[in-house]
Amino acid sequence: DLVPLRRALLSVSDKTGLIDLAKALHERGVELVSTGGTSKAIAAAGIPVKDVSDITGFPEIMDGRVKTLHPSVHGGLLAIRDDAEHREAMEAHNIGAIDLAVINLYPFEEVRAAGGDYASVVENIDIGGPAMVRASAKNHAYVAIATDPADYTRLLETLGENDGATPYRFRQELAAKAYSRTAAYDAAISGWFADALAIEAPTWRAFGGKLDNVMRYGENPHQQAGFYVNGDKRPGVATARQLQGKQLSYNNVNDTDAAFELVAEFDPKRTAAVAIIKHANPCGVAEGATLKEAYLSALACDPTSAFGGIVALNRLLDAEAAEEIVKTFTEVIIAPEASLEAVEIVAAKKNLRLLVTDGLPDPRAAGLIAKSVAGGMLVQSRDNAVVDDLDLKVVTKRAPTETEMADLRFAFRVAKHVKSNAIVYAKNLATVGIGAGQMSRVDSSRIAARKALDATEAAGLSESLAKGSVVASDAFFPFADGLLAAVEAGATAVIQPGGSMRDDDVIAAADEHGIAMVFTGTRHFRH
Ligand code: 93A
Repeated sequence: DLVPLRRALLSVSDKTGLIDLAKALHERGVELVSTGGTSKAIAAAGIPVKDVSDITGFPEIMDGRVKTLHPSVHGGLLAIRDDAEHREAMEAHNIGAIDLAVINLYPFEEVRAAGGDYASVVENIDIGGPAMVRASAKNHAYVAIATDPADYTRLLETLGENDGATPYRFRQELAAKAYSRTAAYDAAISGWFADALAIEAPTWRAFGGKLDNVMRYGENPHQQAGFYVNGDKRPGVATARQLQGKQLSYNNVNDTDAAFELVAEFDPKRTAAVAIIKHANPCGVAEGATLKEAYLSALACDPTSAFGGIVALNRLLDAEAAEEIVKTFTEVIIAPEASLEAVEIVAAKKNLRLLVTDGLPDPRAAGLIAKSVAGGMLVQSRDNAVVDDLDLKVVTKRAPTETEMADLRFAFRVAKHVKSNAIVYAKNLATVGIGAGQMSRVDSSRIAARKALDATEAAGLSESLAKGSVVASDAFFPFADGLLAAVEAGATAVIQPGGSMRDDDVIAAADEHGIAMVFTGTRHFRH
């Protein structure tokens, strides 16, 4: 897979490092071919170089708009060296192989950023450069393509290590970088057009993906919105089939995604589970022997918030569950499947959307999560940690009972899907109080305890639902106060990542109150 480097084509707007590179290549006996300005600069440094026009037998024309767009150049870059017909064509047309292309493009981005006028921005759209970059990168089986002066050192080192040849893996990496450069370059051009013409869609497209549908509006009515899909065919909100109801809104898609990702944490072979979501946070989650039972337990957690919520189920939506769900105003139901009877029951509610996905997302699957920020995008791998895989450590004198342990796992599974700071009270495999998205953990604790009291009242019970409950925290308790708030509410066991400087204080407070506490070692921040 080593290709000896005999001939290089250099055509660069940014001439950084050019002379040193040209000199080193020349000293290795590499023949240099170059375009107007680049060739002049190399020749001025006393390094022998051929003009592209010597190869093409054609002058650079139209102010340089056409200089390398010629079969002698592109044939030299694209020829398959060991294909008999390609070799014949090279001989017949006197085309010499080019083993290395060193190209960087007209400074479109810089001219645009400097506020260049329309004509000069357009003139700085490079055509011949990207054509050569793409041709070289396509033919990486034989050609090395350097698009960034920062790569010249590595190029020369690689040649040094390989007796003047380039290895396949190196050429592959350069090709990948080359295509990401031409993609970014074209995205910049399409973004400039969109701005110039005051149209928006192409800019959005630059985030990647294909426009699936345009929504009536975004998070608020004065915002525009579109749903872009990336072609991933796995079960989820993007691939779901909508069986009925009006078009999903921006917030619906966002909340439905949160709901379905959460409910997918519950293996349908082990248990039925239901999650009810409002504003991307769960307001009730429960396991049950049946979906109906799970739905009723989830609903009991916070029936007020469940109004206008999204309901996600981990099993086929059956008639019994559907009958219960339609009693409360619900925006969206999402499930792996739905029975015919259930579909008929839901049909009575014209606006209610019913989505089926033919399966559940895999909580352990790898993936990427992106979030846009001013001027860029943050990308991270998906949080695919699952409590069942974690090494849970009991840190208190008292170990959790079996029932507590089941509730602790349940609560931590849910906490992963609650915006930070997240505190989840759970009892009998159902949430009884959820505190989400507060700036301090103790506030989330207080809110969760308060919600448990509300749920108690709503259920007409005299004893707080939080009595004998367990508590999960998405990150460690920095102080004992959050834990003490839970104790006061009536919790008997706690699950949290641990790792605070004051873990000892928190453990001591738990021991003092006979609380059983488990450390997971894994944090589930979600912002
Ligand atoms: O005007 S082009 O689109 N047409 C071409 O045929 C062409 N060939 C190379 N731009 C072209 N280039 C670009 O010229 C290269 O991408 C490079 O940025 C620049 C180098 O020109 P010079 O060597 O004259 O400074």
